[in-house]
Amino acid sequence: MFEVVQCLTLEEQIALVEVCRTIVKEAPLFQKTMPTGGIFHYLCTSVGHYGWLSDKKGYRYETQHPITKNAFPPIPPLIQDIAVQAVAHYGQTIRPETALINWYDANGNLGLHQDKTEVSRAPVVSISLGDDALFIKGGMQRNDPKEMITLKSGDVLVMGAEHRLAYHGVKKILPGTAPLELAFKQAGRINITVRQVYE
Ligand SMILES: O=C(O)CCC(=O)C(=O)O
Ligand SMILES: [Fe+2]
Repeated sequence: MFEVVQCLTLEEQIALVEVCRTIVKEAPLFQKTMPTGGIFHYLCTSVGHYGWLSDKKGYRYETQHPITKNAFPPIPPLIQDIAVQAVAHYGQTIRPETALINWYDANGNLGLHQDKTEVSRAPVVSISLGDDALFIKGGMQRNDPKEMITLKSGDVLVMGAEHRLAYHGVKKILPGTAPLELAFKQAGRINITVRQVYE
């Protein structure tokens, strides 16, 4: 279970971009550092009961935005509905507790990793908007063979069951490929991952 299960309509994509613009006004994008001190090459914020944070203290979920110190805004119903439906495609369920919103500019990327800060093993649902990304689809071990797939605007990918802990990453963003109707002011890509954190 590591496939694109749906491509959202242009209208849905436009609505999601609008939702993201509203979210970042309340919960601004910020730059995270790795426990080792390096920086992540994308910006991030979260919605829901928890937000994913990383700094010298390690990877974890917290209930306050690190800059505003406020609770994260609620997960918009549109995002929740897309996640619940995507998982239902496999006869599975998810209780969305957080959605991580990543912004990659034209030079953004994300190294090979597993999503394992969550206690729950419910599937993770990823929604892509804007420029295409070359996405690295790996296996259960870091050195397993990798496949490159292009994630396009509107693609909804589910990572679950035997692939819930599969290695993955974002090799590069392909600037200039976003649908013009999304009216991005600069090249880049939004990725939203909807997650259940606890059992
Ligand atoms: O941007 C993507 O497609 C993947 C994001 C991701 O893997 C993460 O935030 O953990
Ligand atoms: Fe990930």
